[in-house]
Amino acid sequence: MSPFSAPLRAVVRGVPETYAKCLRTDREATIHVAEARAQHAAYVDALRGSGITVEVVAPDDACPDSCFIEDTAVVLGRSAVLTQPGAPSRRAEVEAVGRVLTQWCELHTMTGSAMLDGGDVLRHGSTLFVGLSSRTNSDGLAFLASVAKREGIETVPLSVPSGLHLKSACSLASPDILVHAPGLLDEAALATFREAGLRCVAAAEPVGANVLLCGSTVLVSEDAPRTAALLRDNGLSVKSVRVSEFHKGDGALTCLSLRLPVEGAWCT
Ligand code: CIR
Repeated sequence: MSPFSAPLRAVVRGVPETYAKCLRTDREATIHVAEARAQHAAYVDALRGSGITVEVVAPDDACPDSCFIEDTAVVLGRSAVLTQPGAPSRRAEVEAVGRVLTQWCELHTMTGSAMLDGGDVLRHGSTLFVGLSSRTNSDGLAFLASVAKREGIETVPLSVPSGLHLKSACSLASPDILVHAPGLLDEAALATFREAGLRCVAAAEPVGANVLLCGSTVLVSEDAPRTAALLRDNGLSVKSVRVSEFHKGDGALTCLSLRLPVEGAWCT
């Protein structure tokens, strides 16, 4: 298996002026665009602080969700899949992301009935765990699997019974620790992760289930202080990052970037 390493590069997309119009389940909370932009800048600083080169794609006011760039592509080393996001209103986000990724990756564009959000794809070594959710269907999974296979990466489907994406429910806190929100994944999914050699640690807060592993440091939402403490108790180096304005839009840490691995290594 190729070694784990911090991403070489991350692609982020600025927060549009229209961000308050993003898709979201909680219509009550007021979104503050200026604060979201400040949090986004701090997130970029945290990535750079982990030694990652950050590429910033300009915001698009016609696409209120476009800062959640993770959903538009899945990077598989030398190739990348440009997705058809499950929400039709998000499909216009993809083209601009392709224009940036084409510098480094051979692109494969999803078409037809296939739909998939990058938030449903969790990479661990040479495996992609893919959530079948309200945003990702079996045609999307099949398209991704065919490209991944050519890169020597296997694809394992998991059901996402509740919540938005697979990675709303779980993410990698280290190459061998999966943090998950209790009650969001079924036992079969947890058993699959354990069989893959992952230790499953229950997050203390639901938003603690989406963390971003940047090499030897893991970024955790400031709204999940007890999960941060738990991960520190597990020997991890944790950095808390404020992403509360993105939680209001059903997002968290992974969704704000696309990560590109170092040649020959894998990242999440
Ligand atoms: C959406 O509903 O599509 C956005 N408001 C949130 C997407 C979050 N994406 C992610 O966690 N990968």
